[in-house]
Amino acid sequence: MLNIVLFGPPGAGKGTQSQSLIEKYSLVHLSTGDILRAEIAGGTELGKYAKQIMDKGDLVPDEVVIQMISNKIDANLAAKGFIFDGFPRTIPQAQALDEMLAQKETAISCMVSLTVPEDELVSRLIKRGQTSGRADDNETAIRNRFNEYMKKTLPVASFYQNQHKLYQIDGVGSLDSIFERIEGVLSHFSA
Ligand code: B4P
Repeated sequence: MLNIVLFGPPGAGKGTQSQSLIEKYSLVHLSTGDILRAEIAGGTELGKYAKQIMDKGDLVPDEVVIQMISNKIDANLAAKGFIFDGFPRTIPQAQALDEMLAQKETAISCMVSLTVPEDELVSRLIKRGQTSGRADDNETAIRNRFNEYMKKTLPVASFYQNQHKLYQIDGVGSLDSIFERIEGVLSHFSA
């Protein structure tokens, strides 16, 4: 299986690049952000609970997102592999993911980390906020999302570096040029 963690700060382009990756590699795309937003749109209890956390730019508790991902992996047992987009975002999430995949006799192949300067990230998110209606794309929530990222999420890169699975990619440029850089990394791995 080809199991990719797509990593980076808020607005780095994880969701954007995932769309191209699923087309080319026929992998199952698991975005915790998308799953949570679907719960909010559906007005579920989980959605109501997650909305107040996400709107502030805080992270949803580990046990909630771990259970969500576990359910999705179990529902896709025949998959050629997975793109994990926006997950894991904390060390406990990364440890849980390793355990879940080991139970299925597979593992993470690599982490592709998109590197983008902070001023570019802020301008992307503010721009998206003007059209998307996303409640977390305003200045206060964006600042909090960066704080959460620095404190809780960045250490996840070291977790995979220690496993020799971390690949840093320049996340600035055209969507195609960034996709080519990711393909360059993935060419070393097979499904
Ligand atoms: P996510 O949905 O994961 O969102 P993100 O980090 O904002 O975005 P991403 O990096 O995917 O950026 P995108 O491609 O959209 O998380 C939202 C919230 O959900 C979190 O704050 C948290 O509350 C919660 N959550 C999710 N997962 C969680 C977890 N595991 N644990 C706990 N909580 C969790 O790109 C952004 C913008 O940039 C777009 O407008 C795009 O068009 C633009 N863009 C992309 N690439 C570009 C490029 N090369 N040049 C110019 N613009 C570009």
